[in-house]
Amino acid sequence: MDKPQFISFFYLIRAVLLRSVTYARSYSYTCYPKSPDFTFRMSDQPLVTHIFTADPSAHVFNGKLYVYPSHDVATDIQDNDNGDQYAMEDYHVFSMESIGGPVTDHGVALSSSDVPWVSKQMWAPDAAEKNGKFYLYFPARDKDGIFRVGVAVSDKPEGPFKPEENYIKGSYSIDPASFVDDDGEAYLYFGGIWGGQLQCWSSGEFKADEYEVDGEKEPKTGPALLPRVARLSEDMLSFKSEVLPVEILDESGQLLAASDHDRRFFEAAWLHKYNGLYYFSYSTGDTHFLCYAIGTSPLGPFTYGGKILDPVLGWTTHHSIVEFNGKWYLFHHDTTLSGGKNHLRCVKVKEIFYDENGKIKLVS
Ligand code: FUB
Repeated sequence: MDKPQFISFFYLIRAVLLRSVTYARSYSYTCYPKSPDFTFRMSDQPLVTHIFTADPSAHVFNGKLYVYPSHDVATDIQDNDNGDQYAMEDYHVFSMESIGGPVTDHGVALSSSDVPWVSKQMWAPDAAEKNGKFYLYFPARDKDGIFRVGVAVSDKPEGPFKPEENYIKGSYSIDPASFVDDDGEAYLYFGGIWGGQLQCWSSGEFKADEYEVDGEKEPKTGPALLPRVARLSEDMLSFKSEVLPVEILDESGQLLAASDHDRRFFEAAWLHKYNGLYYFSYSTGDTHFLCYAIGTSPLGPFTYGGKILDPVLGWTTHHSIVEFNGKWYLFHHDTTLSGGKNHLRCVKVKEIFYDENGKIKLVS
């Protein structure tokens, strides 16, 4: 190698090294979907494949689509109904300019080691924007092993987020989903039965001995356990109302029955608005459907409307629904990327459609 060649080689190596350092520091990069076929990519391909992701909460902020998923991790813990195998420790935020286009991973937005009240299991998060600030809502077990909901704040949708010292007072169980209405009022929906511990809160206080009664983690008869909602304060950091039950009614106006496992609420609450009506959607857990119910108020009651998605590969199913550039999308997860491991999931996106009566068509 002569001298000019050596100098060019030196600068090439230096550029490569500098780039890796910058990359490692920001841990932010863009994933280009592999398939050249847009339709296939959108319906069937995981959004990203470099990490396992689940429970996607999608929002449009500053004209871009942001996804706030759980970050699944490998573990030796065997699958159980308590959900111990979902041992997640941090959150990444993803963004994209278009559905089917490149997806940017903005790196770790919040880690359990930064949250003083958390002991373990950073489960399904959501995000909200108000007055130019961004809020990440996340469930985790506190130091007593009780699931609570925390909040963390950032100036940017992708974070990093700075957590509050303690969980939101009065919060409990899992799967927070925020909704800011057109009038600026903000709501937080939450709850999940079985491992999500909602059955322990029927009295308004945590009762550990109500986790399982006669071998059952939910009632067998009577009305089903109900998800919860609370109004968020102006600063989005606390509840300004009491925690209220979210009523889901059948076609005759009765609360869905506990025995109606194909329709009753299990976990994964989500609220969106379409044509002036409020759509509350959720997972039926052990029957593995995504369903929705429609109401005229964000506080409900909601009347059961139908299924959105049939069971996917994997035990859990969890989703969000968002409008982006005039189309409606379902973000959800399955376990195809790990070949069916329940706790190693991947996020996917599909376009959804409403019929002329505002009913969501079952995703095919
Ligand atoms: O990701 C952990 C839990 O699995 C979520 O909180 C549930 O909704 C289910 O997807």
